[in-house]
Amino acid sequence: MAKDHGRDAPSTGDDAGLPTASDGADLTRRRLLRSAAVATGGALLGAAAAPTKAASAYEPGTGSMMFMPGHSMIGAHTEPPGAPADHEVPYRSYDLSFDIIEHERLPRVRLPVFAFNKRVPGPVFRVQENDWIKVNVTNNTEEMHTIHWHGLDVIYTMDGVPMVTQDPIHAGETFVYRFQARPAGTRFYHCHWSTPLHMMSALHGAFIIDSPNDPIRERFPYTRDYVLMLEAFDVNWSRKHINEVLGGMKRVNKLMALGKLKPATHGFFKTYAEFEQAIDDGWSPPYARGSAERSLPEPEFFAINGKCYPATEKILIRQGEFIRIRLINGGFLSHHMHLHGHNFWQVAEDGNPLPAPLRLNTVSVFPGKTVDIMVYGDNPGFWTFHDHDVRRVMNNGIYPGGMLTVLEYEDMGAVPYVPSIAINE
Ligand SMILES: [Cu+2]
Repeated sequence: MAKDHGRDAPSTGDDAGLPTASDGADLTRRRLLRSAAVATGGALLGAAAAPTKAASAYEPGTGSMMFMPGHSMIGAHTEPPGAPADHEVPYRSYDLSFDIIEHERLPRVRLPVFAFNKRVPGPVFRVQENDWIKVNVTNNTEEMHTIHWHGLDVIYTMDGVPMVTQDPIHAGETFVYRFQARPAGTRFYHCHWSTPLHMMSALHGAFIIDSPNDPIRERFPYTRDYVLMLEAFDVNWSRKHINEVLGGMKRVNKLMALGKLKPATHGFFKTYAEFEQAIDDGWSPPYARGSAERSLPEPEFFAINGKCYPATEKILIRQGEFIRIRLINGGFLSHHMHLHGHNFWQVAEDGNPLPAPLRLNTVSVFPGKTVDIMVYGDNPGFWTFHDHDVRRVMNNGIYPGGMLTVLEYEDMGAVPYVPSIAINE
């Protein structure tokens, strides 16, 4: 479980990447601004269409909305406009990669996933409010990706939405995000390309912004700080779609390298009118191809920080200690986290402090939300903390499992009863 020890923790936090030297290379600038119509048409079709179905009688004209003329797609280095240069502000620099790894959620449950820096979830960023952040993101996969900084007030060219603020990051390419870390609070980042697949497939991580004037710390002087990414995986859906995507992208990347790619064949258009024209000419959009191709994810494995119970990491506390738990839902289901034996305080939502803390024992974390809770150690024991939608405390339909962990007192003293299953031991 990603954790640190509060204010005194190294501000680099988890190993989000060691600071690196500034990049001084020859930079390829790419056009970023798109009209709303282009964005709508492209994003709608691009996510579903690009890798899988290419057959079409439609032959587009020259030009494309996706690919810059002359862009080699091999080893390109993109510095989008809008942020100060290296010599203007003191950047803290990080390296992130997109990779494919084999990830084990649970013994005997392994599958290939897209992952940041080869880990699930992605590394925890831990920075101070108003720090200037530079993230060099390199795509080591055949698939396209972007990064969206969820809940951060970044410059819009760094927002990471493909076809709206940037072209996707192609195979072998490095894209440099630059922004100021604000506002303070529990935030996260995730891939924004083919979001249902990529975000579930482990492309998400915590982005924690600390502030010396944190009202939560003033009221609840906590000494440990835990980050729990709440996750749901459909193993078969994920495997099937990653395979399809990679197969399709091999072909796309090869055609691109040869300069023979016809983007509209893959569902990308410069304008909405061009999209309509393609349909008039006989091109069939993916959503109109019938139910045989319809496939929605239905997760059967539920995880905290990449692991399902009993592989989850436990949360440690001592008597008289406040701990802060940051819950982050980067998935598409709602999770209702219930702690046994304690009424905690919800102190923040979406990273922002609540005007008055709420006293709860179950807190709902809806998709895209972050919730901060404070737990006070006043009831020694072993206590489960889990999604109270009990379908999510199962592994492939077998109870117990899934989104469940244990709050354990380190200073129990005489223990009248020790659980028969201890987590991670
Ligand atoms: Cu991605």
